[in-house]
Amino acid sequence: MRIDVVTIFPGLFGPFLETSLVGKARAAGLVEIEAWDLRDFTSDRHRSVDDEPYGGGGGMVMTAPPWLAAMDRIGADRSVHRILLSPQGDRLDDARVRKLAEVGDLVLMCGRYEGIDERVRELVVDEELSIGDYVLNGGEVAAMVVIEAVCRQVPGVVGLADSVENESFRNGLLDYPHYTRPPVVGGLSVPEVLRSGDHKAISEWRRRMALRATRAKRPDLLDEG
Ligand code: 6GU
Repeated sequence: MRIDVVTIFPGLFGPFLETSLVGKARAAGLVEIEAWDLRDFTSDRHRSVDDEPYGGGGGMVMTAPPWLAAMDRIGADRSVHRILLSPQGDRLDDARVRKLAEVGDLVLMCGRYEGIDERVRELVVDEELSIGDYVLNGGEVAAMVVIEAVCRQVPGVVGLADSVENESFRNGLLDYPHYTRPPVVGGLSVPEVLRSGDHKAISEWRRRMALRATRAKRPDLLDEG
């Protein structure tokens, strides 16, 4: 799979794309990710990407031409799914992440909070996504969220398919508690069942704890199921 990111801050993506699971996935050739500088698609001397809003009011609006030029170039020779990251988008969740992993090559368009010329949406955006009900300065951090979540769904990226299948949300439940050595920490012991070697009992315990955690912290997940 290939993901192209268009942003006025491509430098933000450097270490992120080199590190940990995303870095390994790229090194292994499982995903190809490139960050493009929107200013490279401007045609004026100042490489400007925003202008005053028609109708007045505060703030600046990202102009359409650099975006249209970028979209002309990126994915010109193939089919891509173009996503605008903005607080006005549909809320990202696990179901949406899984769909994105199937839809093919992605182009992530990082808007700035003040806004983007509406005609960009109309002409080139396939889908608009938000990562939650709060305001970020721009879509860059949200794009990283999308990249990391989608990469985990690409076959081979997470070492054991099992750990993707078993983790929170996949089965509609939060994760069960995990323990490792030492056996006693601050007076707290590892639950006996986990040291029993009884795999059936362990798996029942985990299921029970997952249900308990979900009921306590995210009852909405049980309602929807
Ligand atoms: Cl995708 N962009 C911005 N600017 N703010 C957000 C967001 C995105 N998602 C939540 N808040």
